[in-house]
Amino acid sequence: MSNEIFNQLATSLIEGDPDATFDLTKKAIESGLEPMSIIREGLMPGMNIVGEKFASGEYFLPDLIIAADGMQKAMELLEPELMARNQAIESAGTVVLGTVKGDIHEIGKSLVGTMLSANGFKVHDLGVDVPTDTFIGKVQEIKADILGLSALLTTTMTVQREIIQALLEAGIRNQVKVLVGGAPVTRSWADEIGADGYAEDAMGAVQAARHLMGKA
Ligand code: B1M
Repeated sequence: MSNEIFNQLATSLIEGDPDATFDLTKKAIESGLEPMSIIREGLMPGMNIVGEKFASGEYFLPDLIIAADGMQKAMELLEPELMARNQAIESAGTVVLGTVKGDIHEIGKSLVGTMLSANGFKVHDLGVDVPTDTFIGKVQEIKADILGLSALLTTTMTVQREIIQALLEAGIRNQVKVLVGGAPVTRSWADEIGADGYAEDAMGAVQAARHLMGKA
C-alpha cells in the first residue's frame, strides 16, 4: 500500500497534477503514513525527477512551476502534521532563516523551518530572495543563536559566503552560528566558506542546529 501511494504521489508531481498530489497526500495521511516518509519517499523522488527532466531539456519552466504548486499544496497538509508530532516544550534556540538574495526556491527552506519549529526552535523565516542586510539586521535585532541560509542554485551558493563576510564586517560573526544547506551545497563548501554547520536535509538541519546549540 505505502509503495503504491508513494509512486502515485511522485507520478502526480511528474505529470503536473497538483490536485491529485493534494488528494493523494490527504489519503496517505489518513491511511496513517508518517508525514516525513510521505515527503522523503513520495514527494522528493517526484521533485527530483522533475528537476532531472528540466536539466535534460525535456521539461520547461512551467513544468517546474506546476510541480512546485503540487508540492506546496501537499506541504499545506503535511506541515500541521509534522508540528503536531514533534512539538517540543522547551525552547531549543532562536533561528533566523531564509533563502539568499537572487534565489526564490522556497519549499526546502520552509520544510527546514517547519522541522526546526516542530523541534522547539523559535524560527524567524524571512522568506526567499532575502537581501544580506536583512539577514544581518534580523540577527542583530533578535540576537539569534543560528542563522540558516538556504541556496538552491550554484549561482547563489556564493551569497552564503558573502553573508558570512558581512557578519564579520558587522563585528557579529562570533555571536551567531551559521548553518548552510540547499541542493548544491556540500559539507566541503560549508567548510570552505567558514560556516559552522551544514545539513543535507530537514531532519539533518534539526540535528545540526541542536549540535550548534551544544545539545547533541
Ligand atoms: Co528551480 N532549479 N530554478 N525552480 N528547481 C533547481 C534547483 C535545479 C536543480 C533544477 C535542475 O536544473 N535540475 C536547477 C539548479 C541548477 C543549479 O544551479 N545547480 C534550477 C534552476 C536552474 C532554476 C532556474 C534558474 C530556472 C530558469 O529560470 N531557467 C530558476 C531560478 C529562479 C531563482 O531562484 N532565481 C528556477 C525556478 C524554479 C521555480 C520557481 C519554478 C521552482 C521553485 C518554486 C518554489 O520554491 N516556490 C523550482 C523548482 C521546484 C525546482 C526543483 C525542481 C525542485 C526544488 C524543490 O522544491 N525540491 C529543483 C530540482 C531539484 O531540487 N531536484 C530545481 C523539494 C525540496 C523539499 O527540496 O529544495 O532541495 P530542496 O530542500 C531540501 C534540501 O536541499 C535541504 O533540506 C530540504 C528538505 O529536505 N535544504 C537545507 C534546503 N535548504 C536548506 C537549508 C539548511 C539545511 C538544509 O540549513 C539552513
